Amino acid sequence: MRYLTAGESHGPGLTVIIEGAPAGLAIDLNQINIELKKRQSGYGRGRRMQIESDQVDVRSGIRHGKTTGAPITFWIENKDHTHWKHVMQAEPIDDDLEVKRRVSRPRPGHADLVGGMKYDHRDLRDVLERSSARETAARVAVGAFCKQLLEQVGVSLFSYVKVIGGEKAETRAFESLQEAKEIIDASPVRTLDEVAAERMMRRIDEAKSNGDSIGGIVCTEVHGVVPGLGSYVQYDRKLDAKIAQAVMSVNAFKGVEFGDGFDMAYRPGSEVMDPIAYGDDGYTRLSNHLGGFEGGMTTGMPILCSAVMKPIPTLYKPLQSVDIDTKEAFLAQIERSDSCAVPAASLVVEAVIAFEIAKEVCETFGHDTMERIKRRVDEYREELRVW
Ligand code: EPS
Repeated sequence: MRYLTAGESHGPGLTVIIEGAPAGLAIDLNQINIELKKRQSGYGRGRRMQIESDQVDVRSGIRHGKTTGAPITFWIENKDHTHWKHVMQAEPIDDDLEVKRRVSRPRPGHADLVGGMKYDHRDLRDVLERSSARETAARVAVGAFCKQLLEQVGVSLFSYVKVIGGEKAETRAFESLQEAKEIIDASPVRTLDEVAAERMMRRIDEAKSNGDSIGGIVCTEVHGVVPGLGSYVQYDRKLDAKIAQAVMSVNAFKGVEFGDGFDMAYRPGSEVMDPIAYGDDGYTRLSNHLGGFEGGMTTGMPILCSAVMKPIPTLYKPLQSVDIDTKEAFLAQIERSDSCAVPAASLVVEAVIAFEIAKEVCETFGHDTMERIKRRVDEYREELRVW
């Protein structure tokens, strides 16, 4: 299974093509739209999100509620496009027209400058339109689709915010995954710790009033995974490596860890490895410091993947930059921006992880029909239980 996204931030919309998904998978489009709506919310989002109301329009591959095995096309409209019709039109336009909204001042931390140099775009709008995090709406649609595939084989995911602007959430126990999901959905910053949420929102307010932005750390948990997805035999078959690559591909992400991650640098091996036990459900681990992976393969313990997002680079209080026409120092272009998009980004990270796991499930158990995949997963679980 693979997917491609296309579309600019202020163009007509975003297109996604998912290819290789099994036939016969029941898809609830409303569930995909709910995820898209969640991505748009969260404390700290900017004015653009008041304009958009993201929804998928299915253009191929799903018929009467089920996948056919053909490529699936989703279309998500950019409502803001009506204000940018001429700026973004495909047809040629006069060079001297104001309407082009040409950008010559690269924003530090964005793709603007290097993208311009690489593709010889003297108008940096040609870079920023595609490098914009608007594209993450398409990724969330793919992830929401994959989560429906994963549910069929007993795998479920959720994500939450651990840190925003230095404010750390305490880990807390929850009765069920459903309870955790409800707490997270009810939190404006998508965290499990309501006290820390207040502090996080204060940091966001401060950043906003200072014309600044703040980042944070998000965590995705994946439950119900079978052991043995991925493989140790070749570098490019290790599933934790594929997930790390996918997470790092989300705009503004600068680091990924599994389980205790970077903390392992401070502890001996005896406090980091997870002892093995055997019970009614087969082999298990007595702890999960390694976050569900050994040798690039899932262990069957929950996958715990955390990742850090840098503060959004578009600042109202801009940093120094250089105008690419005059080569003079200027203050970088002020565009509309979010002061914090960490809550939204947690859903994007969850989505890209959902895709990598769904892809691996199909690679391991077959691509053709959902029923066959389900049957094979059940057989495999039973085989491992007594192994
Ligand atoms: C973004 C800048 C803002 C964000 C945008 C990502 O958009 P605009 O330039 O229209 O103000 O709102 O995010 C989204 C549109 C979205 O859907 O998340 C950027 O430069 O990356």
